[in-house]
Amino acid sequence: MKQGSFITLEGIEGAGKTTCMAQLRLLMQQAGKNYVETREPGGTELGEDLRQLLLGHKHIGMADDTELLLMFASRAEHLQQKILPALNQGQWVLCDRFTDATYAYQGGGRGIACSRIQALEDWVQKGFKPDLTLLLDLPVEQGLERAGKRSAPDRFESEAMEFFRKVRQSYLDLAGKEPGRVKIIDASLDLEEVLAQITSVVNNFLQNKP
Ligand code: T5A
Repeated sequence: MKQGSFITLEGIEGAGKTTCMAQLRLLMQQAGKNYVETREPGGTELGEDLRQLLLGHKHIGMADDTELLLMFASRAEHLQQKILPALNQGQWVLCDRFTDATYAYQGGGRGIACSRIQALEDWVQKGFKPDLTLLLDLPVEQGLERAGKRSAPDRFESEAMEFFRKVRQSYLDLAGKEPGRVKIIDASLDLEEVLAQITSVVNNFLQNKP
């Protein structure tokens, strides 16, 4: 049934996902693709409410399992209400973060066993995965400095440096396991060079998957 493609952007805080989404949008327009832009946690009315609970400071001591389950609750709603219907109508879906973020943050960062995340992924996604993932990789210090200049820290951004080092390493491990899907972009470079890498990877994907 699925006709469109699902592209995700991943990376630690301040990696440039929001900035790079604009480039993805441009590339879709140039290729004449119909697309929708979305994000996680969020993307639906319920998901955006869950995002506020997850990112806000009201529930600072939230249990790790609660955090994990809320991420997948948001994702289940997102898949059913937005992502799958769009793909089945032939639209492309561009998403700022998806399940790789759960493996990186709740798995790597919080230390929840991958097997438990995998069980939820199997339940909610039934084998569904992004077709292409752009992993914006850069040193943690550089990402947090960029994020800090942009806005006040959310609940995740208040974590210690070590947390983000584990998150970054988990992302790199995921890319190592699935090199065909997850493409590493050197996000430490000037924006122009980062956008050039994205253009090259996405155009290559477009050529091989019309
Ligand atoms: N989360 C999410 C989980 O724990 N588990 C999950 O399953 C999911 C889905 C979501 C939070 O939720 C967590 C992870 C996150 O902590 P978010 O808002 O989606 O939060 O993610 P953030 O990382 O917080 O988003 P940011 O907006 O902080 O980072 P971006 O979007 O990566 O960075 P961006 O584009 O805003 O850029 C930051 C600043 O850097 C500049 C930009 O102009 C901007 O000022 N910049 C550059 N400067 C120089 N050179 C470049 N190459 C630059 N690129 C960008």
